[in-house]
Amino acid sequence: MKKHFIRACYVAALVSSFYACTTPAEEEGIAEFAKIHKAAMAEISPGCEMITFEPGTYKRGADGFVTELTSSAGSGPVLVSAFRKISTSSTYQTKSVANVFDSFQAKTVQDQEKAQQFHVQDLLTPNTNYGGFGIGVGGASTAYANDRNLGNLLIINRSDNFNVAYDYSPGGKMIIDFSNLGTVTLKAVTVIDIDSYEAGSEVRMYGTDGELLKAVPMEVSGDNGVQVLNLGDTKGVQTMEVYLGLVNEETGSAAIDNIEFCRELPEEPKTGCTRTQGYWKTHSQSGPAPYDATWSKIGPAAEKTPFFNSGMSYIQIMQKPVQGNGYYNLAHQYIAAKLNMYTAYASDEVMNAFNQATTLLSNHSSNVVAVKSNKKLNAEFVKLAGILDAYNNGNLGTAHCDDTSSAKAGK
Ligand SMILES: [Ca+2]
Ligand SMILES: [Ca+2]
Ligand SMILES: [Ca+2]
Repeated sequence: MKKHFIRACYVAALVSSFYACTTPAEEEGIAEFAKIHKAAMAEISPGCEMITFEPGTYKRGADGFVTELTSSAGSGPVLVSAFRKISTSSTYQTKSVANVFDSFQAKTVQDQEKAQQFHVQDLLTPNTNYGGFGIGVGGASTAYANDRNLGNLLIINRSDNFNVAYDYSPGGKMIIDFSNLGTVTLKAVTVIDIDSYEAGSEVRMYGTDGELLKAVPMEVSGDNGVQVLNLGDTKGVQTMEVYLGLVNEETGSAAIDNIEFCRELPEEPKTGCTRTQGYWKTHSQSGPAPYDATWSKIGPAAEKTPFFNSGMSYIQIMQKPVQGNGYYNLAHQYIAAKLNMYTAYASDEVMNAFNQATTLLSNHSSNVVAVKSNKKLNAEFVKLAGILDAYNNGNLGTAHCDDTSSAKAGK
């Protein structure tokens, strides 16, 4: 019942305003909505990249298993391998069986060799509660809600036939080797289906001399649950190893996705120009103007990425009229500034305003209306919006794009 209320409130918020749904009990509903969308928060930070395992971003070796990956920004090859654990021991098989698994599909996989049906519901995304085929209490609601289609995942394949993609339940390890990119800073990885008996699964990050930099334990998300595991901005990583299940145990069925990392190359000077929020609002995949692919740098869901805990996506926020609400005013300028910053230089003054805006927006996004009714708070939002607006319009040291000259330059 609660879920239906939240959906209705969300729809009401889209068609009219949040006034329609902000009694205290309902505010709790909005907060709940924000909470259950934690799993959809995977977002690429400016200057960083993501490995999504989607078609066109991986290559198979001669034996058919996956060997190479390319990031969202085209960096690569990142090498990948995955090894089954020899059950109830601490050793691993030597043949790599890294495979991609389509998490949006029907509920069972037929093993062609053994004429057996294997149930893979706990690796499917999204959960049946969110319109997919995934089954399991972990992914059904709350903190580990499996609430969107993650597409392909990386698994340790059970079968020696790569055409039959399903996971090896006694566990193993996956190795992601970034050495072709030098070293990277690791930010996050999404993990699906860490059951209670798989507590102890972890990600280990190693430096150029093979030294262990950091180990991050996975949370128990429960059956079909999805977690975005924070890898702590670990710097200097050359290799990432994902251990599924414990040694000496026959457990460890799980999958990973959306590895977020940042390259550590000396930063190239950003020479791009800025554009206004009016430009960005109209140049997403939602139209009406031609798509500007800079939107895709925000994350796999591009303009449909949830905007903090607002219950709205980036583009839905952009389409909201400001009507004196400082939250929307700032959010519009913030989104435009963020998109501009992927290619255009931002001074310390602009970065400072941007970082303050990040804090304000994240602290107040679950109750947007409250901002407008608090005069002092509203003014804080408006002040920061003014600075970012000036940046977006080319008035703070970074030039605004001149469409005529960039067209001439063939950009
Ligand atoms: Ca994926
Ligand atoms: Ca499971
Ligand atoms: Ca599992």
